[in-house]
Amino acid sequence: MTKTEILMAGPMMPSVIEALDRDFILHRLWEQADKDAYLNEVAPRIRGLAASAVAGRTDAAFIGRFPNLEIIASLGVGYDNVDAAEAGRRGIIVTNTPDVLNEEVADLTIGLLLATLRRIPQADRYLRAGEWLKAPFPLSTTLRERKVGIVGLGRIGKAIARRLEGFGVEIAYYGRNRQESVAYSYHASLPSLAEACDVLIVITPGGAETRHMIDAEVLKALGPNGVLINVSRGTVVDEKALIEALRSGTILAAGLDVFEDEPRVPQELIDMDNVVLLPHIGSASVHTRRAMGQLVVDNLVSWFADRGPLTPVPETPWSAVEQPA
Ligand code: 8YV
Repeated sequence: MTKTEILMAGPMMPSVIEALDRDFILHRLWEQADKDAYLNEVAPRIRGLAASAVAGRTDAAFIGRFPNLEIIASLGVGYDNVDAAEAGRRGIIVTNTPDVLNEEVADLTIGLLLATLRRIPQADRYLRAGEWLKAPFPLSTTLRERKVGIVGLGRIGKAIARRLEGFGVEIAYYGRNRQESVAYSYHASLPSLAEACDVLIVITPGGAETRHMIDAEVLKALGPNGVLINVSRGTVVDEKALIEALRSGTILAAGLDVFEDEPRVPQELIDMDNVVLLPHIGSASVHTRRAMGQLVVDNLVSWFADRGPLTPVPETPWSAVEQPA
């Protein structure tokens, strides 16, 4: 039986590449000297894409190059790197990798929160620079007696909230709808949540709908003792407004795992002492990336074995009604 041909635009973990090599003819676009010529040759035969943010955007123009494309399996729970609406219009399935990263991202979020409040990276730099020999490290702010607002109480947001319960802090949230299953206090507007809290943790999906939802007004409402933690997408925060708020003391500090133009980070943030900056590592452990990669493989294998996609995104044409028996 001839194998199905699929294409990977940018490299994924070796375990994913090995697994796909077993079941498919896997085209490695990133290894080609002339990518355009290579695509012209193979695109008509490609029925599946393994996509990821590192490979760039799987946009309408790129999708349009594959006349026989059936499925785009994207690595990551967020899939703003894929034009899922365009794929949906063309009848192409898009899958993401939900759930397998919830606990990992929640762990990292708590680490980043504590690092930002207690200034752990700054203290490490202080010791290494020999400053401790001269004077004790200055006292930091604290998580004690703070009220934490979660922007986006989805699956990862809930995993973060569960951890925060153990820290004995008050928890509130903002989202499109109140969730009856949780006891945390609900705010129907973001400025209202920011006003009520002195920590905001952003874990809402990226994309056009949430672009710059953390703006100058929200930061002002968060206030001079306020701390912003962003582990979702850089686009959710108006980065210029954030830089200004940090510089002017409108808010106290920020912990950021994501940025508007990754991997480029504004020099203004790099130069600031009241921020902790991470290179988008929320899910980046061997354990969790392996699980995410396996879900990319499993979605492709399941689709081409006529068992349907395992984790289709809402924009996808697939629905429960169409699922095979
Ligand atoms: C990944 C993420 O870094 O899952 C997500 O949405 O942001 C991260 O887990 C990224 O998507 C992998 O390309």
